[in-house]
Amino acid sequence: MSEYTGKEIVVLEGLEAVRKRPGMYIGSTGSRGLHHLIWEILDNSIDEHLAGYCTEINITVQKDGGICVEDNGRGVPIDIHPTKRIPTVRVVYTILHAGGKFGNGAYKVSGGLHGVGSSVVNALSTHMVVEVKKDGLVYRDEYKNGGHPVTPLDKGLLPSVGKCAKSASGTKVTFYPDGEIFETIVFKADVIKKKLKEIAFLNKGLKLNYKNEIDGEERVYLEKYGIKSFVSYINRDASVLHEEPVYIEGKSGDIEVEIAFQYTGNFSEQINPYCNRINVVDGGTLVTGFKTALTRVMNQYARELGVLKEKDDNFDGKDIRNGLVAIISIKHPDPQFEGQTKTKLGNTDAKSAVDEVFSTEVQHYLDKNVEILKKILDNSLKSYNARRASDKARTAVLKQLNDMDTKSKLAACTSKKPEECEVYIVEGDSAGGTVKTARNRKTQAVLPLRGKILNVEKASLEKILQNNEIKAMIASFGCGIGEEFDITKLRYDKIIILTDADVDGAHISTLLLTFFYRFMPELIYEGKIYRGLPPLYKVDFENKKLEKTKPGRKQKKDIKHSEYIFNDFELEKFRKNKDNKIISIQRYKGLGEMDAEQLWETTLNPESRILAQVSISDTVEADDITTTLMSSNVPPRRQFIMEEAKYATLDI
Ligand code: 1YM
Repeated sequence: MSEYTGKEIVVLEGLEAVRKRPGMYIGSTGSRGLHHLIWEILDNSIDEHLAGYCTEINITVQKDGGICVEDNGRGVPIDIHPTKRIPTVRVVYTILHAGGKFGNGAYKVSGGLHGVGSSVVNALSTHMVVEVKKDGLVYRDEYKNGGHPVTPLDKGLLPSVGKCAKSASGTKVTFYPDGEIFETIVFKADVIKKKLKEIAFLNKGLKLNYKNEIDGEERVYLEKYGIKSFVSYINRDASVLHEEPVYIEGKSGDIEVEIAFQYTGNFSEQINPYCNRINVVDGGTLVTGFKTALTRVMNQYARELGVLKEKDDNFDGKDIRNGLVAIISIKHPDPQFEGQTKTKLGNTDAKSAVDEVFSTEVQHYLDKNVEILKKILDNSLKSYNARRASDKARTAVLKQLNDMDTKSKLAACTSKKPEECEVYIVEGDSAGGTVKTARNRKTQAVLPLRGKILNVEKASLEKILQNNEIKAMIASFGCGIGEEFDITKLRYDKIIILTDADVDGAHISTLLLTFFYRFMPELIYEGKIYRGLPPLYKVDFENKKLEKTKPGRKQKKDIKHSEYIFNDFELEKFRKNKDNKIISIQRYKGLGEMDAEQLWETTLNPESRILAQVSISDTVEADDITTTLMSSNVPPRRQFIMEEAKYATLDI
């Protein structure tokens, strides 16, 4: 203890803050947050690769519950830190760094969080070991119980613990997540493998060795062709209009631009933008630059080749992007990430750089590959014609919506101030009825849905617009649909999906989310969509301790209490609490089993209800999941919904 007692106070303060509010640092304490720990450590190795020093990373899921990440980079510095007077590696792992920059500010390529996450991972682990290889020696620093160093220093330095080849260097981190912080500490192989695949696509040439000691699986992730292969992978099951994805690369100033794209026969577009390997799901300037350039270049070709008959007719950008799957990956020396979740790129020079590189290079390519050009133009023309037809249908439906009483199913709220209003979309008429009785009439509107809504992934826009449930939603929200969608007209601050906690409920909720994602994505981007989480159980129990807290009463017998419990994890915790003597557990199968008062208390009352905001954290995944869920392959779909329902993952 003697050597580092003084410094440990700093450690305690910073890392204690992380332990107190883990969600602020890693998003959640669920499975998603747990996996975030791996990504934080991996990010450092990837930064080291981007800096040009690391070619290989080993990722091991250990039998003992630990995760080990090892790279062959320079190794975290082990010298004495100039101001903290402890080894730099210990500074990196025990001091919470607020800002993006750390050290001497030489981290140009990384996303701006270089080394910042390491101490957060340490804070949320019961045990962590960092080993550094440098100049033929191995150094090791170890931490226990949320980041407390246990390795004694020798004159302020880490003692070496062994030898290695003179030429070897690198960092190896092993950590064990804290079960008292996380709801689960079981890592999911699928999640890890998917991430490694993405990393390999975005970092061509980087070798990732995955090893799972639990199931014995070993894999190597290495992509020679980078994002070009990424596009092929996304389209692996789609019918494609041209065999090879188009690949473009170039530089404008000090911004590097890489784009790969391929057209499919699907009626949707998917653009996945990355800046410095970070998935900027809300897009921003790099996407605007790409769209502008694509529209301009294609319209030029269309005019030159006489594809559009009327002289000053133009393809709409949407026509040209119909069926498009694209990855944009840029490297920016000083990225500005904007928006609440920092997932939108703000740099204006990124727009012009992408526009410039893409328009120059894609013309070189298409001039040489006229077959592909023709296919793209032909595809654009088809969607141009289809759009004209469905524009008519949409205008007719929207007009009809204004005239007719499609709103009649809606039990409106009396307030007309959108900022205080919310609408509950409720599964089934009977639950809808109870919600209507239970709600606060001033601010809470209710829209009951009869049965399942249409699967929009498989239907044309015309068909979608004929569906009564969808019409009722469009009419109630008040902000139109598709291109005419205008979020400023939204009548509610929150749209809350409320379904039973069973497979059907999960399915309905997925159908609704798919509809919003495809036709009103701004609702999700702006954080307007929520899922209500009704309790799963009501537990009646006795608890002696609770009695003692009530003064002035000597109770011989225990008094019955009840508590609502929202998931299995909480129930398990409740069961483990020795002070609780459980009398009975009621499992709610559906919303209909609660009376109005219970429903108000557990699900509607803003003071006590639990809402989960729906967000999109990964566009590839969102598209993949919507496609998987909406495919006709029933057994896997059922399994997926059940699993997701169990983990209550709300990102789509
Ligand atoms: C398994 C995790 O953290 N690798 C890693 C981290 C660093 C370096 C190399 C590194 C960076 C620099 C110089 C630099 C970090 N260094 C720091 C800091 N793998 C893993 N590999 N020398 C080594 O950026 O200048 C933070 S992370 F700040 F100490 F330099």
